[in-house]
Amino acid sequence: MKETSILNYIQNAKKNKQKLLAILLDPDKILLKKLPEVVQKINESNAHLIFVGGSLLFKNVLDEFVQIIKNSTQLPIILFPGNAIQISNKADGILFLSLISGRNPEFLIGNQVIAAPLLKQTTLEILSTSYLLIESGRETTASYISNTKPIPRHKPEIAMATALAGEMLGHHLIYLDGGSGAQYAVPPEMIKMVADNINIPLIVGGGIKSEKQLNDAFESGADMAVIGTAFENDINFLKQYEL
Ligand code: 1GP
Repeated sequence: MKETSILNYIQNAKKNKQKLLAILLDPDKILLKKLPEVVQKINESNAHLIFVGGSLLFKNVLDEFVQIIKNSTQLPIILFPGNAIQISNKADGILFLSLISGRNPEFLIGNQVIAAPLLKQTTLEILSTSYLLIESGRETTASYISNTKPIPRHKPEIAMATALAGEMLGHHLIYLDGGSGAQYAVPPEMIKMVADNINIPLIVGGGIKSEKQLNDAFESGADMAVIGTAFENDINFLKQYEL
């Protein structure tokens, strides 16, 4: 396992008040032959990191997918796995997630036990992350597949208490996620209440489709924002908004 270079990078950015942007690439949604062009667009943008993953993977191409990204960029590549089988040693790091907004033991600790011995044999940097699903309109794949109820969007205090518990458990990052393709982004009041109460870096994603929503997330206290669907739908999205 690697040292904490990605974590240091994220922590230093927070310390220096530099906001980070991660682009999520889902191997099911982007054809391998299109990938170099897609990554080129990311290189030309202000994005800082590339996340790879999805709640479900139908195609068995993860290693190849990550390798193509690696050949096309200098940006850190971080796995954002939907389950224990989404591991590739070709990436730089992995979000080692515990879905602490839910009460499904398989996503709190079960998948982690399956993945840990496999991860031990890799050089991936392990980024321990509290993962909180936030209600975002229509039910998301993440919520359905994990069989967990997201935190109601009008209950920022539950998100805050849950994030605090994650920090106290020793996780290094908190991730508030509406789920990929979320109808509504995480409410700014919820981001603010969480950000005001934790000291570790806060990642926010799900349903960010405009520059305003991105700025709202940052202004409310997100240290890193994640954009997937809006970029998948229009690979000029990042340029358009001059992020
Ligand atoms: C999902 O936070 C990510 O887990 C990104 O969401 O695809 O809605 O941008 P979108």
